Amino acid sequence: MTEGVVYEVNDGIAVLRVDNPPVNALSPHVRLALNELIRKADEDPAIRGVVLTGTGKVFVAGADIKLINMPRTGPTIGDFLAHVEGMRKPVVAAVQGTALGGGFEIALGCHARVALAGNRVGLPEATLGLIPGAGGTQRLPRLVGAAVALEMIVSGRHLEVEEALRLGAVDAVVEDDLLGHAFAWVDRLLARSLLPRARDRQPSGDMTDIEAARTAFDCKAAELGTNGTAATQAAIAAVADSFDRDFDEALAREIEAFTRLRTSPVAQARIHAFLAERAARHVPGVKSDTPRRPVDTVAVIGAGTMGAGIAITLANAGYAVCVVDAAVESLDAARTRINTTYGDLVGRGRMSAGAAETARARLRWFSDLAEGVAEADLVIEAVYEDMDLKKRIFAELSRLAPDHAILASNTSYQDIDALARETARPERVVGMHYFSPANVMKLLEVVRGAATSPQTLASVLDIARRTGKIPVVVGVCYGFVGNRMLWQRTVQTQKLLLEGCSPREIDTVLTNFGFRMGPCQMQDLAGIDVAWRLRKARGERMEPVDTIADAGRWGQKTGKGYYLYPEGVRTGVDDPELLEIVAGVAGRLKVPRRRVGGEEIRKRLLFPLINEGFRIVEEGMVERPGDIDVVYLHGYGWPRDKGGPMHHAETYGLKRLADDLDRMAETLGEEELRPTRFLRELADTGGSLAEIDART
Ligand code: 3H9
Repeated sequence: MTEGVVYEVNDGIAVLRVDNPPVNALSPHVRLALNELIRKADEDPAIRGVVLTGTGKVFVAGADIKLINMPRTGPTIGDFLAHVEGMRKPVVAAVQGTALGGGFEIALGCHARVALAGNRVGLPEATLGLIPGAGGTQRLPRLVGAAVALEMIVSGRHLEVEEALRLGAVDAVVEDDLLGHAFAWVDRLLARSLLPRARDRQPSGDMTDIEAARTAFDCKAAELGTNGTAATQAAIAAVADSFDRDFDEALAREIEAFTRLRTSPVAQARIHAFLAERAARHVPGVKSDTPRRPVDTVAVIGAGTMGAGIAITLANAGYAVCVVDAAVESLDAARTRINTTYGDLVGRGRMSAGAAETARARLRWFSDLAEGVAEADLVIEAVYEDMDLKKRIFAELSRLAPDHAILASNTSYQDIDALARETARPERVVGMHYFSPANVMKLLEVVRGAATSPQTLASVLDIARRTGKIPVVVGVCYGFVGNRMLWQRTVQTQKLLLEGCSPREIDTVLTNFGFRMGPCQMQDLAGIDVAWRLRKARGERMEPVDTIADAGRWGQKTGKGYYLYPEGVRTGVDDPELLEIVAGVAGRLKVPRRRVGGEEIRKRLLFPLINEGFRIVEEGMVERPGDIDVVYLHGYGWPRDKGGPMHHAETYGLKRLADDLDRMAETLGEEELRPTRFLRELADTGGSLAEIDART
């Protein structure tokens, strides 16, 4: 009956300890138990007060996000807090770990809050496209003032309890003996004639705070990285209610707004993203007790842009890094680039001068491969995309690196198994595909080869996390997950240009969708010449991009590409000359020109890419569809409010998507655009990706 909450009595004080691993979320059975046990304590004359606490590192992480879409059953946290506020016995929250969302709201509804030093509290609902739904928007302004409460709710940030104490959100922070202190608070409160309740206080501040917040948040919402529209507006309206509505009426309006937002596409997308990120951490064959190889020293082979970025990432996380490049001038250039990066970080206040110096001191430079890898526990090869060169390096590494060392390649495309075959240790060969700039981008595709051992994988995943990356394990296929799917978008971008779209029209469709930049802007940033050179070496051509590159328009680095970049302008200016170049190519290739509408552009840029995602799932290149979403959210700028490409497919409707792809294939005469067998099957049988995600 009371599963999920332990009830103990200590010297006349009832301790309710939430125990619902892994994070003490407020699942229905926990809500039920809390409601029952608070009544039990209240009704027992031998009990003079209650202390509410949690188990482990988390106090309570809030609503059960995994069940958030299920119909609400049983008593709520609102019911629990209403009971607490009606009690004559003090109820003290003993916050022993992280208290978030509904967890922090429970604490706010208690008569006092005592927290153990070093923990965090917050209302992160906005990061899920929600507002607090258990009284947070009404009690917090009464404790910390409207302006501070709004800032906390809209940013969703986690505060250290020491800051929460300064702001008035908790009453005491203690270094040890939390329960002892909480018991003392119970007795202190018993001595008072009236128990303090947040609901009885007036929120400090006034409507000008709300108006100021409205103006500021309208402008800053996007920058804060939260759902800047619906949730922000609902938060502002709810906090405004704390001034001009009756407390209980405001609570009812809060839960109404929470319920409305919960079913919104933005909240659904953000909740999906949250869960997909957690699910991607579950890798078949890798468990918490899988033995790891201790890694202290990492050798990075190749001192180009990628190598330098990887070296910075590793040095920042405390690894000893040996940067190896046969060309001394490349080493010098990398050293300069790295020094500039650290200088920028210190200049912008992102890193202290001392920390930058310590990190820089972890880097050593070698032009001799044998010397550079002699002490390595992990070697990351980051030379340019030439398979013969990579094979030669792997064969040498097999001889030169210590026997225990893991050999990783940062290749974006190549066959990890073929590289493993060059070595005498295929089980210790793996792909580590970083994204540029490697010291900034969070995504790391970890490529599991046919022979890669669980131990190798586990070690690399640990390193990824220690360096602040979000690793996603993928299988061996050309371009792995992200680039393989992106290729479809690149192909359609080129076709759309030839058919008559301008780069601006194409890019705007995607920026309106929520990407920070479109495909043409992205290519201008990355350099149009990179793929052009690769194609040239293979005797291939792609139009119109190769004619654009032939004209020396390589993107931002040459001041013009798809756009013009006059001195000091980084956003790109439309260029009629580019349109003429493209029209010339279209004429030469006899591509009929027409006006293509925004909807068609959007579908052609996104749907073939998503279709490829279905092929990747079908081939087992990822463990679950959600992994693809994590790749796109963290490596390709897919807007979080849209949840990732596979989530977008599900929201759009798999049947509609498959039918659209069929129509596209027919009208464009491109059979390869047909929906994959897997997509068609799911579409026709009413299957769902969420179900597959939930099974894995
Ligand atoms: C809310 O509260 C609404 C209220 O206002 C109104 C209603 C009362 N539910 O992150 P981790 C799982 S909205 C269910 O790796 P960490 C997670 O999926 C909620 N499950 O741990 C994973 O599962 P699995 C507002 C949850 O130590 C496992 O726990 N609250 C929840 O790195 C470990 O997760 C939030 O937004 C949950 N609420 O970090 C807080 N949270 O093992 C969200 C986690 O099966 N949570 N899981 O993959 C967090 O920020 C972090 O999990 C936390 C721990 C900091 C608590």
